[in-house]
Amino acid sequence: MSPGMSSVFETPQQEEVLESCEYHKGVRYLCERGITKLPRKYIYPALDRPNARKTDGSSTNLKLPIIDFAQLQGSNRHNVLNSLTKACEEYGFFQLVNHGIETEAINDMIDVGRRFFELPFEERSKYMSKDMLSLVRYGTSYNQNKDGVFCWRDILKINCHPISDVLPYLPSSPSELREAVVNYSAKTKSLYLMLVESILESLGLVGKARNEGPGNYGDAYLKDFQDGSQIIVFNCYPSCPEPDLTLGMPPHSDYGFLTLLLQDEVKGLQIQHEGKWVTVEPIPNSFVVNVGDHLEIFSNGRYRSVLHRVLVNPSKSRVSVASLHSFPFDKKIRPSPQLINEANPRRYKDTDFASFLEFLSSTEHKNKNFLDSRKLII
Ligand SMILES: O=C(O)CCC(=O)C(=O)O
Repeated sequence: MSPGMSSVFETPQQEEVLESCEYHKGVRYLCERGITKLPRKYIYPALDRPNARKTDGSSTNLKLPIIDFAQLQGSNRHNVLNSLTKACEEYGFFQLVNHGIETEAINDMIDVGRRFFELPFEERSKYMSKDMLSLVRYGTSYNQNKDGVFCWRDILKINCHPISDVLPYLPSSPSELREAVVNYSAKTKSLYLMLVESILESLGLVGKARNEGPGNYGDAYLKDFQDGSQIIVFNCYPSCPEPDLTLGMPPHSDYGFLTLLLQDEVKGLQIQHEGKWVTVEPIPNSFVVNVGDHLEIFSNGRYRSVLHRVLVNPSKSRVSVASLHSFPFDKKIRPSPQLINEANPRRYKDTDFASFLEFLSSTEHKNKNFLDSRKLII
């Protein structure tokens, strides 16, 4: 232990014993026990730590492309669609402003999330499960069944489609959580569907081509999007005694079609852009939206599912809420046939949610290794 630091663990041996049985209880649990030193289980190898390379860090905070949703729905649609295309091609990310979801619904989600993680451990632990398919799951790290090193994150994951199936299992405390989740999941789903229409139009699959015979493929897809999966994940990253040695989330891409992320005012999200890790500045009341693996596959590689990770900090806890959307769980995901031609041959194999889960349970999910496993060599 470093001089001046205290620990609930009296000896290194005791720390190891406590660690091995306790780390599945989550990071909040460790913090509540008063740890002031990072347990070994959370220490990343030197090359995977936040400042491993000179090019890391956030000297250049990234201004992500900003998409004004109100303008996208208005007379400036054509120009905003061009910006959307550019954002999905070059960054795989954008910030969405003027999206029409009330500030109150957004604040409520951050607030109930924060209060859920502040509940006594006995209350939180009622929802604890290592089963990735649980409708409601309180857990920790990235994939706690497989991770060699744990990341500094606790989660509450809720499978929201259909919401009626999950209602009986939603946490009853804090008492406002149910209403906030039901309300928010409906609003984000409808925002997502409008974004999907824009994405399809930007790919040339609907819109101008509507009513013009060949080219109007959007309606066939829209039903799948309406019936599609929606998973809400509350992420909690407690303040960390040694943030330079660990990560809130390791580099990963999201498996779905689009993710709509709310972050509170504390910075932490970084995306990989032009070979560097750059921090995404929080903008109040906005969503960070990113292309997931399924959209990269669907667009036959035109839109990019980009690696991102989360840093933690020594003084502030951070909460974010991700709403992950995609096709129905049993649906095959493949490049849109309209986006394949001689000049741009098919680049990905078919996939589905079951193969992703199988992959997750058989290997440590790192970087973009699931998406890479779907790539065809051409
Ligand atoms: O908390 C964040 O900012 C990012 C969360 C994230 O990457 C995820 O939930 O996949």
